[in-house]
Amino acid sequence: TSARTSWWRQSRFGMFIHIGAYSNLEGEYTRPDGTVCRNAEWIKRECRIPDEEYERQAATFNPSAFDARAIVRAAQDAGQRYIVITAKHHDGYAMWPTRQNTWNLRDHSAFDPRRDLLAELKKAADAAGIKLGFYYSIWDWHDPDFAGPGTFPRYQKRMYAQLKELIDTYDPALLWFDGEWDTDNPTNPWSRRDGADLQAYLHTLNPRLIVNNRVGKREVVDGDFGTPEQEIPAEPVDGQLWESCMTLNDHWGFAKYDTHWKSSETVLRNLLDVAGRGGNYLLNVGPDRLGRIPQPSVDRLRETGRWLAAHGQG
Ligand code: FUL
Repeated sequence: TSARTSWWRQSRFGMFIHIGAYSNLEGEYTRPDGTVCRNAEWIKRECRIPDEEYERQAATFNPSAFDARAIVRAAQDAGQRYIVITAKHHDGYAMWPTRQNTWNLRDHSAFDPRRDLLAELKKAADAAGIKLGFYYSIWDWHDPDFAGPGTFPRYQKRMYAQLKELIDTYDPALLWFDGEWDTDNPTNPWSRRDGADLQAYLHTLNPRLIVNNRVGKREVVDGDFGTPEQEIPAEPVDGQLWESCMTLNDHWGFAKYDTHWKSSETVLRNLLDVAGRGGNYLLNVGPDRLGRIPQPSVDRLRETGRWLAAHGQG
């Protein structure tokens, strides 16, 4: 374990990227009656957007300005050593050309079908010596078999196949699972056992993969590391590696109305606080509908990196 996780433990600082079909709405949904509902990556569910309508808007999603090299450079400038990008969030939309369904960036968008956003990021990350990981939501609002009576095994098969695709095609260093919790939908059937089985399967594909604890039920025995969210734990859990994930404003996905940016002083204080207590800091950016990291985020990353470099920490 310790040799396997050593690059990750030494990294300390990573970039989280939330991008998906929701990014296309940029955080705002105008209902048929003209009222506006605001959210970000949860907009489909929180604003109760009907399936057909969410699919219709996703068909126009075109993150044409996604610039993998610029993103990797922004991470590097900040002193970040790894990147974790949403391959699939709760809305089930795959950011790579999965063969398991057509609910993905190649088959259901206005994006250039010759481009592959994850491949571009992988290439740029490799060139810069930055590790790449994927966020993958177990919870899936789109796949009808996820919550259908008795159909979960069918969903699970597709999920395994998607994860195999990701590993075979892009060779991620890390998988960051999410959506394993008991939701208000009591049919979320994910169990500790399912998590352990999945983790064992993933390690047959790549024994060096690092996996977070949301693969199971966030117990110390699940996955490789704990995942406190939007907080820095006062007392890290005994014997468990951990990573605090936080976002730069108040949303993970792009929300055009959210200008509540953390100052670079706050970011730096958080990073030093987390790193000083043996944790990692995974700091999120949410690209807009064209795939661009918002300028205020870029500025903060640069200022943080400048301080680290000036103090010999870069
Ligand atoms: C949460 C998700 O529900 C949020 O949308 C976000 O992805 C965060 C990192 O994890 O559990």
